[in-house]
Amino acid sequence: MRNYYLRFFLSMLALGFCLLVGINDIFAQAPPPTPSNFSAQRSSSTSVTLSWSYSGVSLVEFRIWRRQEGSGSWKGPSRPSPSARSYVDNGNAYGGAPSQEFTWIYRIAAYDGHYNSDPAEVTSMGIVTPQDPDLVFTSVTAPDDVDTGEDYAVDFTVENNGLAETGSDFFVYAYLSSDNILSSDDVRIDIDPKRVGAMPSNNTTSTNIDVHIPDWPMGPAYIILKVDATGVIDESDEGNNYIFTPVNIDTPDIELVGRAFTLEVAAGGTLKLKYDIRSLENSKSWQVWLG
Ligand SMILES: [Ca+2]
Ligand SMILES: [Ca+2]
Ligand SMILES: [Ca+2]
Repeated sequence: MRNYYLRFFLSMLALGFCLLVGINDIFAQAPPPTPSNFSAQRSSSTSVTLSWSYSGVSLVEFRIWRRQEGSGSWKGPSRPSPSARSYVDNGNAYGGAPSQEFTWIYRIAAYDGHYNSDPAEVTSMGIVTPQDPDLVFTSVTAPDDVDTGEDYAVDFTVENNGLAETGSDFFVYAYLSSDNILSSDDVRIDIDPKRVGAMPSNNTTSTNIDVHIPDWPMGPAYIILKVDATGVIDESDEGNNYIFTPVNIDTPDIELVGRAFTLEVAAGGTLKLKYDIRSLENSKSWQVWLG
């Protein structure tokens, strides 16, 4: 009889042990808890900083995957340490930086050496480029040599390479400058501001602007054109609205074609002489009084 009780006791002990081991196995097979408060913050144009909270079981590492919205495959994972609560994605773990033009989706799991936790996901939205027009010159052509006092047509082509139409007409001004940079000491030389019609995105307009060359030191100078000179178009880039072309400033070659003649001179009066002067380059002529 004693033997029976002993065997019953041992059987119960074995059963309890088996149950205990079994329950332990069940707990060991449970994945770790999911990280919480998973968030993404763009930290530069080429990086995203991820952060999360975690407490509970001890881990081997976190695992973070990434994919671009609209393309299917997850890349990674990166493997932050168990003590990490943030991670900067600069592209090293994923074969390329998370550029700001695209939306990126991140997935994090805690890994305990056996199992990944259920994942948590977060989305880093792309930064949309403003939909503005952008006027730029693509060419300018002026005569190599220009004479003071003369009028010329300066040909130019302007393009709207922005993402939106200009929405209204705009104006081009022309300046004469001693250097190739528009500055306050430069002189407006357009006879009339050139009005250019509203332009759709990715369109160009080729036309010309009439300019008058004022008195100016002989030698090299620059004609500078400015587009949207009155500032009526909001553009994605306002700093590229100029173009220049070098010109050589000359004075008209002239010849004397008239004879000096004497006016009536009273005693003690003044002698005045009149010359006829003609430009050799065109039919213009002038009369000049001397005296
Ligand atoms: Ca522009
Ligand atoms: Ca200048
Ligand atoms: Ca503008």
